Amino acid sequence: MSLMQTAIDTLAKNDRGGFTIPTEGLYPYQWNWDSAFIALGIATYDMDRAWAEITSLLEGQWPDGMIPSIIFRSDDPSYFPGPSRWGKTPGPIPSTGVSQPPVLATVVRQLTQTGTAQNQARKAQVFDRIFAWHAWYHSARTADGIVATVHPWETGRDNCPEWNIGLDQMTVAPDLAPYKRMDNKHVDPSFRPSQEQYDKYLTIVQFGDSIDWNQRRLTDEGPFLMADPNIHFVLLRADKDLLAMAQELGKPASVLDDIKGWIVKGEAATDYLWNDDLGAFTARDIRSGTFSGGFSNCSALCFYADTGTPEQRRRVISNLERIAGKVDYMLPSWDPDAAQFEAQRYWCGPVWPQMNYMTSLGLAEQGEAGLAKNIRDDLCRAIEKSGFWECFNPLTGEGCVGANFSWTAAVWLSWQHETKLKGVA
Ligand code: 9WN
Repeated sequence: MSLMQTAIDTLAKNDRGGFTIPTEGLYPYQWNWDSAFIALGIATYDMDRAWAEITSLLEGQWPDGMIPSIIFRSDDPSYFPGPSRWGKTPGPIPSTGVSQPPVLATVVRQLTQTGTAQNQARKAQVFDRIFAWHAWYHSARTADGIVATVHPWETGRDNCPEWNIGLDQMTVAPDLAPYKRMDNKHVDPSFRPSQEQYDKYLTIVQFGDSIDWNQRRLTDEGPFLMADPNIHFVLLRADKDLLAMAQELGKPASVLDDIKGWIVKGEAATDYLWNDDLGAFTARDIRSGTFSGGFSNCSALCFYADTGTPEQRRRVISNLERIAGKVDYMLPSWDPDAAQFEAQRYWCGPVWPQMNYMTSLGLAEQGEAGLAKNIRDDLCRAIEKSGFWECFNPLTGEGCVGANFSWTAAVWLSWQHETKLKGVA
């Protein structure tokens, strides 16, 4: 069977009727940014079903505009922390109390790019909801003028060593309710975050629940407050895509002005994340100003967001070239020269499909075709060698953590489709 057919079958197997889970067992619910990438993949063969992926995600939006990281349409005992641990969240469907990187506007723009009446109607159908989500990031989740994050899970890069600065300043809640992890029952525990990290993740959840998930208070008073280049670059690009859609839809000047203001704020924050010692964009603890100490797989998303000075971009490229000399498969999630690099442990080393997708797209758009192709080809080689895994060992291309993974299948399909459109295949 062709890999293309296996990818389609993988997405069909993970389809739960209008929404798609990342993989059976390990992740039995709808995840926020997973669904956005999944929609891109499904759109290559079934646009109506792809659109349903997007509208089903929006069904979980909270009254304050936030779209949560996970929507719990059921209570599946095979996943922890499920709905009961997150407590009484205010959304229309039980959910987590944190968000995820807002790739949705960019995906919607891509899926509706031709100016047909149906595409205009689809954009109009979701615009206000996505606008409200971005507005939430720019208000409730902003601290000191910078878009912040209150939980490593919100960044989508759970245990990347970048978060250690914030986590090290935290103590585990002395009254942390006992719990039993489930993630390490489905996959090799040595691939997953440590127990201490999990205790701290749960401490933040307990704090959020204790303040009834008041998001302003969670940002201001929560135990963890960092700025994340992933959320920052993804949001900045998404704001630019939202602006383009607002113009196409003829939205009022006040809406355009709000979005333009967010973009100005975002461009300024790019400098806030610039770690001059490393020549890289890295995470930063907002309360202490401390930078993390390594190049991650979101450091080069400045190209995707079309931001950063020529000098910053030049130094980012030289870091990419240095790292390419250390691994067989680009782009590792953590710098192989930095402390705490581990080729197989979750966000401490493995290659992540959705990150290669965004990085390669940004590099290609900004005239770095060679590097863009390497980052794309390396992921394709890993998939051809090992299959549709959640992530891959950057030294060997072996698959890690979850198998039959939806976003890996989706990224593959999206790239194969582009290749076919260009007539290269
Ligand atoms: C917590 C579903 C999600 C991804 C994240 C990835 C992982 C969850 C977990 O899986 O996070 O949200 O339990 O480890 O880090 O990016 O969206 O695929």
